[in-house]
Amino acid sequence: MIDAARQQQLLTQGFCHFPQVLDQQILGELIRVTDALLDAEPAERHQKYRYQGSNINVAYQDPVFAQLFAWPKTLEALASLGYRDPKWWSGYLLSKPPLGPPLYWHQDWWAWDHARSADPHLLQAFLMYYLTDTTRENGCLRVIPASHTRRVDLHEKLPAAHSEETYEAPLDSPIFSHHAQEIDVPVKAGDLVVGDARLLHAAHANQTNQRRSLLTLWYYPDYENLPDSIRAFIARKKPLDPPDWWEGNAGRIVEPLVPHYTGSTAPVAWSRIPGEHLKY
Ligand SMILES: O=C(O)CCC(=O)C(=O)O
Repeated sequence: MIDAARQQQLLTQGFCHFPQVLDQQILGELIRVTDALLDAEPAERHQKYRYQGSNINVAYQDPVFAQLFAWPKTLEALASLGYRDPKWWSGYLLSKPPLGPPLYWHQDWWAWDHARSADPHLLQAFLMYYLTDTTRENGCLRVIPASHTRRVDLHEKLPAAHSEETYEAPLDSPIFSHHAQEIDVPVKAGDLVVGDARLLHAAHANQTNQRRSLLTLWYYPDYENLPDSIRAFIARKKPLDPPDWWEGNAGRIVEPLVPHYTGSTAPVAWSRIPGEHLKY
């Protein structure tokens, strides 16, 4: 059944929130596996990705990730928003160490030259699972509602997301500023935040002595209705192509999520800066 209230919030505000999507068992397993990955990160990567806390691509390190990518309650949540056949793009383990700095404002859509970037419908979604409860004190998410389809002044001040310029920005840069329209999105561990890739978002600093981790997974919720040139770009990257050594039924679990494209249209160009299609 369609969840009209959340669907409306996602389309107009750019995000919505589902409480308690992960159970204690998978949450515990994810905390164990992600803590080990974070502990193994070299110091220079911690330094480079200090504003994100970490930037670890998750895929085949552990079969629990396959379980998460195709987690039944998540697929139900997406279906309740009207998306019954989502396809996969990528996943990241992002963290904030104790006393970690804030994350800069950014949006993550990458085909801004395509006219469909002005679409009121969701093109690409982030699915965020925080592995601890979040508050303003330990670095919860901040968003600027409706900025996925409407330009705000801050757009003019932002470099491309996750570029060297964002990694090197000083803390007094506008990319860390307070914005009059921002709101906090605090959650409980195991909740799911679904957002539009075009939404401006950031995170507060972690002022506590505890690590604050999060898995951000990227999907194309309505892949079959994306333009050919966008599908061509996505499928060419071969997301979720399990390596031969990946054992068990993990490959079978994720198979329905793999995006395919068999047409001959050229892939759209990668462009991370919102251009003429995003209007005030
Ligand atoms: O750390 C967060 O809460 C958000 C992370 C994020 O959006 C990113 O690193 O791209």
